[in-house]
This record gives sequence, structure tokens and C-alpha cells, in this order.
Amino acid sequence: MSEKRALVTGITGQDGSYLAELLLEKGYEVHGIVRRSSSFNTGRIDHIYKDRHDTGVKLFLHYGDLCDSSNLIQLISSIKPTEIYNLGAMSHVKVSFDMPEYTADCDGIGVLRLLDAMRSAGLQDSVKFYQASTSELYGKVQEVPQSETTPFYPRSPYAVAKQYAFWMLVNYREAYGMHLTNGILFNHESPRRGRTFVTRKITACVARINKGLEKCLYLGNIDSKRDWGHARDYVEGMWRMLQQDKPDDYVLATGETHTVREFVEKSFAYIGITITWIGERGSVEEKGVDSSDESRVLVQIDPKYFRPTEVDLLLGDPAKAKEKLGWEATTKFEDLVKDMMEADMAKVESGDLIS
Ligand code: NDP
Ligand code: GDR
Repeated sequence: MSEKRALVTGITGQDGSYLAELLLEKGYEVHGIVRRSSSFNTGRIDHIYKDRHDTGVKLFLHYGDLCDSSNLIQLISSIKPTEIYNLGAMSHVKVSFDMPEYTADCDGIGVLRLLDAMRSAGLQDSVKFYQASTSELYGKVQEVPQSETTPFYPRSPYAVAKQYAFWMLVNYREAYGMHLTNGILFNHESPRRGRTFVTRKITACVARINKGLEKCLYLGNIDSKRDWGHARDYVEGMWRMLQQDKPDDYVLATGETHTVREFVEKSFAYIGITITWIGERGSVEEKGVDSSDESRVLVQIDPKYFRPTEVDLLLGDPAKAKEKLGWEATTKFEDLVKDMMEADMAKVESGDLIS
């Protein structure tokens, strides 16, 4: 058995795929939990998993679910990981309003299941555990910028479930002396971001508009502000947290905030289009063209994307992570948009973004 053995829940997600790459590069034996699905859900890790027979890559996948305690106990007891990264979650804030009970089970109680599975397996003194906590915990603005000491005010069933998990970690850390760390991560994106999250929805749609495959981008609240970084930077921060002798809680953020509106403008600018806003409609403006012409409207608001309660402003203070972990976000807003646009333009060209 390898001395460095990681178990990653949510390995098929955006962060899970980057983290698996990072851990493999660092010589870990990596075990990932995959949900059974009627269609393939390993697209983000196929490039590392498929060639494991040829390259000897130490990546092992196991069926499992955060809602199934006996499965988690069995996996943790047999794998005996030295580090666990809990990235698995029903991670969509808007969807959590439609599925609050499932979200609580997976994102809240799921974490308790993992903590108790570690204890049942007798690993409570040896394993280090990372919990994917979130800037959504700050919710309704209490303080700007937000740091490890800012009070929480969750604004969605997702955030409430994550708050339960956050405090469960703190409690088990204090009660049993376990090495449990919360990473309070602000939004982080990449070309691997799911297409229902706003950044990727925008870049995929703009790339498709550019190719004539779509006419208009429909969005919800374009005035909310987010501190957007690149997922590749953030998984490095997760790993650094677990290399510390003592467990703690850390914010990872860029320290910059931008509106969804700005993300839209930058993405259209990438394909050479300047958007002019008339209220909440974004149009292409050119000399001599009638601005009320519907065919010039490239962005429109669809209220179905509004949330019952919104998080208006997120801006993180990553000073503690810089000081204690030597971590800093290397990708800034403009480069993030560029990276995502470049990738989606290439996907459209190769026929991978047909719908
Ligand atoms: P994704 O939505 O891309 O990935 C979520 C992962 O969780 C997928 O692998 C998914 O599997 C898995 N999953 C969902 N439900 C279950 C379940 N019941 N049992 C086991 N696994 C499950 O999220 P991200 O990669 O973006 O985020 C990773 C984690 O970090 C999440 O916990 C998220 O809440 C949190 N987070 C994310 C931030 C971000 O900006 N990306 C910021 C702060 C926190 P499948 O592929 O089958 O759906
Ligand atoms: P968020 O990300 O809720 O911050 O959660 P998302 O990209 O879904 O929304 C960001 C902001 O954009 C607004 N918005 C829209 N959002 C979506 N998804 N679709 C739209 O059409 C749209 N139009 C406007 C939203 O209202 C919101 O203000 C993400 C997830 O990764 C969480 O798991 C994680 O915890 C937090 O980031 C930090």
C-alpha cells in the first residue's frame, strides 16, 4: 500500500478532476467515489483513468454515494486513506431550492456519515480530512471583504446544509481531536465547470452564438457580484491545507469581485462584440442599425433563473491562506474569461458543443 493514499468524493466533478491530477502528479495513490448513473459521468477524468493500464497511474474508482453510510464505512475501512477530500455535493444553489431535503442529506448529513465512517474504521487519529465549505455561508452581506471571522448568514438550502457540515467538522475536531479542515472557497471556474453554472453557461453560449448555433443568452440576476478564481489554483490550496500539522479553516479567494454583467461583456468582447445594455437587455450596437431590432438582442433576462433569496456580493480576503499556506490565486478575472472562452470556442469547432 502506498504511504500517500487519498480518497476523493466528487472526483467526477470540476474540482475532483483537477485534484485527482494534482495528487497523482505528487505520487499519491488516488481513490475516487463515483455515483452510479445511467449515462457516463466520468468525462472529466477519462483522460487519466483510461490509460491507467499502460501508464501505471494509481487511480482507482469505486461506486458509492454520500447518502449511503454502509458503503462509506466499507470503502474507508478497506482503502484506509491517509487523506480524504470531501468534494461530493449537490452543488447547485438554485437547484437546492427545488431539492432541499436531498441537499441536506447529501451536503449536510453526508459529511457526518464520512466523519463517523472514519471513526468506525479506527482512522480518527491518522487521517486528514478536507471539507469543501463555501463562500455561500456568508450569504446576506454582513461584512466586506469576507474572511474566516465573518459571521455566516446562509441564503439557500445548499448553504444551510453546508453550514451544518462546517460546524460538524469544528465540533468533531474539538471533541475528538481529529484533523478536520474547512476550506471556505469562493467561486472557482474553469473550462471543466458544469454548464448550468453562470460562467460556463455564458462562455458556452457566446461561443455558440459566434458560430451561429444560438441567438440569445438567457440569464437571471446579472447584478450579483462574485469573487471568481480558477479551479486549478484552488485544488492546490486544498492540498496545502492538509499538509499542515494542525487542522484549521481557510478562505481561498482572489480578492477581486465582478458582476455577472461584466462576465457577459468580457465574453462577448472576446468574439469582438461590444454589448450595449438597455435596461437588462444586452444588444449589439452598430452605427445605422435600429437598436430595437430583436435580432440584435444577444442577452435577455428570464425570471425563471432568479433565486428566491440571492447572495448579492461575495468578495474574499485570502490573507490567512497567503500567510499560513503560502497560497495565492494566480489567475485573475480577465485570464479566467479568456481561458474559458478559448476552450469553448475550440469545443464548438470540434463539434463538442453541438447542443
Ligand atoms: P461539481 O458539481 O462539479 O461536482 C460535484 C461532485 O459531487 C460530482 O462528482 C458529483 O457526481 C458528486 N456528487 C453529487 N452528489 C453526490 C452524492 N450523493 N454522493 C457522492 N457524490 C456526489 O462541483 P465542484 O467540483 O464545482 O465543487 C466541488 C465541491 O466544492 C462541492 O462540494 C461544492 O459544493 C464545493 N464548492 C464549490 C465551489 C466552486 O466554485 N466550484 C466553491 C465552494 C465550494 P456526478 O458527477 O455524478 O454528478
Ligand atoms: P453560485 O454560482 O450560486 O455562486 O454557486 P452560479 O454560477 O450558479 O451563480 C452565480 C451568480 O450568477 C447568477 N445568475 C445565474 N446563475 C446560474 N447558475 N444560471 C443563470 O442563468 C444565472 N443568471 C444569473 C446567480 O443568481 C448568482 O448570483 C457556486 C457553486 O459552485 C456552489 O457550489 C459554490 O458553493 C459557490 O459557487 C461558491
